[in-house]
Amino acid sequence: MQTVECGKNIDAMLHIPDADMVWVSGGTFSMGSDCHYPEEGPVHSVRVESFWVDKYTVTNEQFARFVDATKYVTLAERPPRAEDYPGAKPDMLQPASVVFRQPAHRVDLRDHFNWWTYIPGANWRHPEGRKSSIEGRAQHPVVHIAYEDAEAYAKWIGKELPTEAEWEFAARGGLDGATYAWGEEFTPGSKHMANTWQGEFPWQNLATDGYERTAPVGQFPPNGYGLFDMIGNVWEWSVDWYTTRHPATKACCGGAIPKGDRDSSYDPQTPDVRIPRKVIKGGSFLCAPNYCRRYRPAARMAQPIDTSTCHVGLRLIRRPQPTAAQHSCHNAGRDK
Ligand SMILES: [Ca+2]
Repeated sequence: MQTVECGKNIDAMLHIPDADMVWVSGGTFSMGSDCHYPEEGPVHSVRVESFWVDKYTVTNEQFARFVDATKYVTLAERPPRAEDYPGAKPDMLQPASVVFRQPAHRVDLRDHFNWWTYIPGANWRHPEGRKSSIEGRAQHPVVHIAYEDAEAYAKWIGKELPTEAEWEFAARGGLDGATYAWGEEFTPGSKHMANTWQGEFPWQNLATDGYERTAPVGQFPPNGYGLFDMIGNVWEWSVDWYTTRHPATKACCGGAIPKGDRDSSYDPQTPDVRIPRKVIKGGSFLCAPNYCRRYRPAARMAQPIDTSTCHVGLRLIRRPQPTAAQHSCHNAGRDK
């Protein structure tokens, strides 16, 4: 009779879903930060079970395979329904997506319309609008993905979107409590560790990290778990509904259970527009020291589920189906 030793051997026995996924052994970690933006606090202890996670964000090539197989049409490629957006001007009711447009000079940072533009014809195939294309960008992260598009892709490929806790645990790469995914220094030895924004946002993009916009996946060093681009390049969807603070959570369990609730996730600053919002993680190529220092695992932002942009993509996970032996070990561990 085969005996099973609890611990890492169990992990190794699990079938590897595909070569581009990494096994992350579960554990308890300090989630959030009390040192940066208020929505990141309070720091609290969360337990996450083991799971597989994609090494890279989903690329244009991978998303194209999905679309070829299913004929899926993303939200940005469909005309918005007038009944969903009462009062919207007719020119807003055409297929479009949100694109970053770099202003030529310094602008008022309080008004994000100084750099965000709703561009008809922008979508994952045309990231900057109709005249742009993804030619030569097969290995770039797919962008202009709304939440339902992320869900549809995940369902087709047989994976899942992570909870915020799972995502943050993976992003930390074993460096519990560290400011960055790689330690305490943003650019150790002057080396860029992620695709972010250098210069004064949004008008001066020095691109000293080598990339003005998205970079192909895997161009920067991986974190401690062997995961690339957890920070920067594109924001990544999580399943959690947005909350303005972290809920207090006990250490046991819960990491795979989405937090927040739909009705509390609306933007209080736009009471007439009740679009629920999810948490996105990781920051993007637009995160800059003078505007949005969200190139950290603890950082989080609210993203309306119907809004796709040129700097939000996705990365998926797979939770293992527990075997009888795992159940036994898991329960034995809990009894300790
Ligand atoms: Ca950059």
